[in-house]
Amino acid sequence: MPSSEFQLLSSILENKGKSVPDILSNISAFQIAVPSWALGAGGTRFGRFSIGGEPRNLEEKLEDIGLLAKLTKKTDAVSLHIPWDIPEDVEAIKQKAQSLEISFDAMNSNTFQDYGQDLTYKMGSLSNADSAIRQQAVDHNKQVIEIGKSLGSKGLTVWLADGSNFPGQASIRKSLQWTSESLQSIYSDLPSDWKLLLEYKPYEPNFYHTVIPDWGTSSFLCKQLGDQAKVLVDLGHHLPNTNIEQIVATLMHQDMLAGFHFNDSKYGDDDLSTGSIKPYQLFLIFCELIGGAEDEAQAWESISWMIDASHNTKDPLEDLIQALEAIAIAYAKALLVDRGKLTQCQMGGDTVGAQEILQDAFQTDVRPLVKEARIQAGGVESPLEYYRTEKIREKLISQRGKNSQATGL
Ligand code: RM4
Ligand code: MN
Ligand code: MN
Repeated sequence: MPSSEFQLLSSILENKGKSVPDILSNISAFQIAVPSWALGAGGTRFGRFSIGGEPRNLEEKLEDIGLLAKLTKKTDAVSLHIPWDIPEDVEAIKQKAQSLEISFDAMNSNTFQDYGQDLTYKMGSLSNADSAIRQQAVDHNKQVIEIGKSLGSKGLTVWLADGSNFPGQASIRKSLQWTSESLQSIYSDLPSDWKLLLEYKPYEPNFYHTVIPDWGTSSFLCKQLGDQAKVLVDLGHHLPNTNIEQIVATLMHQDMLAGFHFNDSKYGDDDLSTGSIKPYQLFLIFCELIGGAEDEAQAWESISWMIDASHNTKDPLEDLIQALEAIAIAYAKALLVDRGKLTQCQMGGDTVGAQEILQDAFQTDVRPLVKEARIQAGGVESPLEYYRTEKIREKLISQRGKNSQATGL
């Protein structure tokens, strides 16, 4: 029996000409991948505080995501980071994932750390002045593609830490050219049904210049590569107050949006929980996504969704439950926008009317819709409450120990 809140909201929405069954099925269909590095305690460069019961290997990471999938019905895929999560036994990992109904989202390469490889990435990877180091980084990405192929993944996400800390340290133009050449070599190994998702980030870990600082640079590098390469928007990878919804609209206008890394931030790449700081921005982003898909600028199905957050105070499973819920809420609110009326306001220069339409959707409490969609899909009423009353973390600690530490940041 649906809740009385849901029934009330349904009749309000039906009166406004909205189809509640359509909204529910849109919410249920929307699935967001979880990265393999989000299941342990996050760290800052100052320290890391263990939460206990962290997954000790890839199998246990999959189990955690399987639990999230079962409770929330909002995730059905894992995004692996290599080398943090190299599967030792591919067949066993595939079977495990299948039994949990989890598929393999885009693979992430890692050329921002040293982990025992021959040559150091201290001075960069795909952009390094030393061609042998560039080649090593290219080969790593190609190896990640091979691992991904064996698992059934269909994408490679590249994030580069490359750049410089001081003026004069690197040639800005040459490092860009080398990056372009390295990416072309990686792209030549990309299977025809794969995507290459290229991230950008204005600063950190390099503080003077970053080789791919913004969506424009990422976009032109992708255009040099070909149709399968598109720009990945990580919400934290912008300077404060950047109009991210405009970036989304602009990329979709050119069919260049690869996907999202969801997180939230106050200042920089803070990797805080999605929707915890700027829920209105998240809503406006979804408005552009829905609008861009409806206007057939870019197909909704061509966009990938992943959470990319990691911080050091919450239980990561609780955090992921909150993030999945916040994303679904922002999406559901954006589905309520009366797009026909909004267009009329835009065409007629009615600024006040346009704002009212967005506010009407944003101020609606859509939690009963999100809950109903989850229950209909077979999830639990309140995942967070379930997680706490069932004492899941305590159980994980008794199985895996107090000091287990997941691989990741
Ligand atoms: C970066 C970027 C990448 C992620 C790493 C861990 O800032 O967001 O997507 O793989 O962090
Ligand atoms: Mn990211
Ligand atoms: Mn990031």
